[in-house]
Amino acid sequence: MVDFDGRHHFAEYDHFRILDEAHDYRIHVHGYHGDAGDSLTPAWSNHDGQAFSTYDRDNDGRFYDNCAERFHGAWWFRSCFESHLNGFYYKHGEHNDYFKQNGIQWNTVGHHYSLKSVVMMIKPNKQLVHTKEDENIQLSNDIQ
Ligand SMILES: [Ca+2]
Repeated sequence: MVDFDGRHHFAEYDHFRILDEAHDYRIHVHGYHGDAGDSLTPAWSNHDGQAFSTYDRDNDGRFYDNCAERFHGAWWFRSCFESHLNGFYYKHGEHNDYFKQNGIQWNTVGHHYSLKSVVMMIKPNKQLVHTKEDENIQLSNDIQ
């Protein structure tokens, strides 16, 4: 992640997995380290285990609202988020209106701050070699 002052921030997770469409692209993530702070799996609002939401597929954890519609993006919203990397791009980063907290956000970098650029990268873990049967067992464990 890069902010508008040119500072770089990173968050890395030892385990990252996204289930298929039938499981609403549910995310499984843990094992944070980095210097950006943990805005994906903090204890107070953990996105781990959350289904992916879009404006027309409200899979978030907020029954009275549609987080994707309210915050203009798609993400593994809970109620609603500590991170939102598919948010609205603000030209100058800062946006102080609490109710327009819809930027490209990583809250431990900035609560009312939209990042200049972000990149998500996934590196397969070569130590994990599963057979198809292992995958099915893992999948059934994940969705319980
Ligand atoms: Ca909802």
